[in-house]
Amino acid sequence: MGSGKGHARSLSAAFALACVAWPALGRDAAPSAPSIRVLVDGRAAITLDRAALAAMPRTTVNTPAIHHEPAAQWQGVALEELLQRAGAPGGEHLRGHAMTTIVRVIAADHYQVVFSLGELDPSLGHEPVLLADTQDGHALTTSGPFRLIVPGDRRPARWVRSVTTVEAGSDASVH
Ligand SMILES: Nc1nc2c(c(=O)[nH]1)N[C@H]1C(S)=C(S)[C@@H](COP(=O)(O)O)O[C@H]1N2
Ligand SMILES: [Mo]
Repeated sequence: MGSGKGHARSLSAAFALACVAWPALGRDAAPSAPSIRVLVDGRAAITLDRAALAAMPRTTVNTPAIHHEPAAQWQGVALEELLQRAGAPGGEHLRGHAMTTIVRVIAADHYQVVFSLGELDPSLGHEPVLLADTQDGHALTTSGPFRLIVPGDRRPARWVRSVTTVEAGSDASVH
């Protein structure tokens, strides 16, 4: 093994270090764009950025003024759609132990809320819940790029700002 290979190795180690210190350098290797992670117990986690969300089936929701929130139009992807993409059981497959599945939505400030998978499933509760990335036609930015909108709730306490992670699993596996 010549010194050329060793040199290449230390160069790539230096690049990796630089990427950690300065994420813009590593843009191709590790996207630093805002993204959310969706993890269904027993399945591979998926990570979706704005572009990935834009390519999914989109939903529009109009909400009236509520609490401190003005009336608004929100666009994004249904939480149910994200869960299906990540491998959650739905429809006729949602039965038995899967009926204990809890969906936990986690924010950058560690605020968390939960839903049951049955509450969201179109063949059961069919509760409309949207992961919004635009408000009144503008990309969400000031309070985080992704916000949960739950039009059926009478207080916006589950309208989680700055969503980073969605996890689904049975009560024993989600924490
Ligand atoms: N990330 C995050 N989202 C959150 C909260 C929070 O503390 N952190 N509070 C919730 C509660 S209790 C309410 S009532 C609404 C308040 O939103 P507003 O301050 O924009 O009216 O945001 C919800 N979303
Ligand atoms: Mo609240």
